[in-house]
Amino acid sequence: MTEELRRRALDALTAARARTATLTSCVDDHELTAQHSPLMSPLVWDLAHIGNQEEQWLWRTVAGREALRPEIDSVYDAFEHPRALRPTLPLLAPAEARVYASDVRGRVLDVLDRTPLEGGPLVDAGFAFGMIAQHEQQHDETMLITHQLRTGPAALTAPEPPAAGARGLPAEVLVPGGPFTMGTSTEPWALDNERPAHQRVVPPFLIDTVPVTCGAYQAFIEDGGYTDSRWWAAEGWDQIHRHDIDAPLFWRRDGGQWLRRRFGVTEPVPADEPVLHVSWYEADAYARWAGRRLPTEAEWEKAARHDPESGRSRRFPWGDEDPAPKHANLGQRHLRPAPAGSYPEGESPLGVRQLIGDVWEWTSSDFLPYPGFAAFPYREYSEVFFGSAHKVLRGGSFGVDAVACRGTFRNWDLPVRRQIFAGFRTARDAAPGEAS
Ligand code: AVJ
Ligand code: FE
Repeated sequence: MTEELRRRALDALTAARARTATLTSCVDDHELTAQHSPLMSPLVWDLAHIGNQEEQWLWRTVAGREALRPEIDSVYDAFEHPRALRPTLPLLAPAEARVYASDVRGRVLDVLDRTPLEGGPLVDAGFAFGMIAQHEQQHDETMLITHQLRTGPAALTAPEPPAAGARGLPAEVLVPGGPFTMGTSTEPWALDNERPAHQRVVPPFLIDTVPVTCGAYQAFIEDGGYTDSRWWAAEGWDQIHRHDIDAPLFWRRDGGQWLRRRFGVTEPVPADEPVLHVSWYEADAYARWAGRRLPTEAEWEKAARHDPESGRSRRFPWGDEDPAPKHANLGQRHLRPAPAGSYPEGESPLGVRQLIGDVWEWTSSDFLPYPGFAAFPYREYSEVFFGSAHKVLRGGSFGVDAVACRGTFRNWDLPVRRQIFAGFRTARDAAPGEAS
């Protein structure tokens, strides 16, 4: 049991570091230290921040050892310096950052070998090691966003995702009303905001079988969606006017067709692919135009986890098995979402597809604590973000690894954000008589 947990932790840390290495070795030192967008850190900041978090939690806190480089802590403290100003900090140079991160990792692997994975919440089931592997993978998704924002020829390549297609699928499915279990108290590496498991009563609703596609989103554009204030929340209407927004980020009109830039390549917008790079406001406006609404976070999770036969909540839409490549488009194996309708083996019991992977899905919900929430192990992971400023995203994207993606996993961001790998699906209340 303990050996199995140790193996899992080792594999998760090793996979994260391989991903970090790919993202930071495919561009030169100048590009590692450059700021590709004021929304993002220089890639070399993420690299050393990954090492610094690992040092703080696994070397100092779990192993109880002395700080290796206490003078750099403040440089890599995300709360001390906004991303736009990070290029002005005395950052470790790329070669130094690599040496630092790998020195920490070498020590941490010894710590992992020697630490009993029981006896306290930080080490039980290898939690702190899993938390740090998730942290690195979250920054790997952040670095992938930086790659998408950078200009110049492609630095990353990946094979195309498999395509099953949405033909023959119903547009929406009914999720029956009633209680279900939301969140978790048993998932060993679940983060504080996913806890504890609790009952939620969700009235019957219908939800899209697949995420909203680029083709469907184009219909909203062509119908004048961006010029009709009826569809827009006031702050969203302000945003699109202040910034001249009339399409998803990275799209541009070229004569009669839409093109988009994706990791250094310009290509026609694929009609059947889930739409990406829309703000919460754009998703909300589209849904209103379509006569629908965004799902709440509880609705999303019920659609993803509720098994109407047993009444219990699954770990994932397909069951309790960890994600495999047949289930979901995760882990940067592909550098785009798969066409809507793909991954039939990842379908939920109610027939909803692509809930996990492909695109993060905006929900209508603010990021709030569950009843019984307790910050762990630090307030700055979740607690300081609770409130009405951030909206919840669910399900993970092609850019995030399975270790940081679960049926219960909660992500959040400001409703104006468009650079993240976010799309959405829509929902509606069941009409009287529709709820079986
Ligand atoms: C959960 C993705 C919003 O990137 O800001 C990384 C994850 N927290 N380092 C973020 C995180 C601390 C976080 N998100
Ligand atoms: Fe971080």
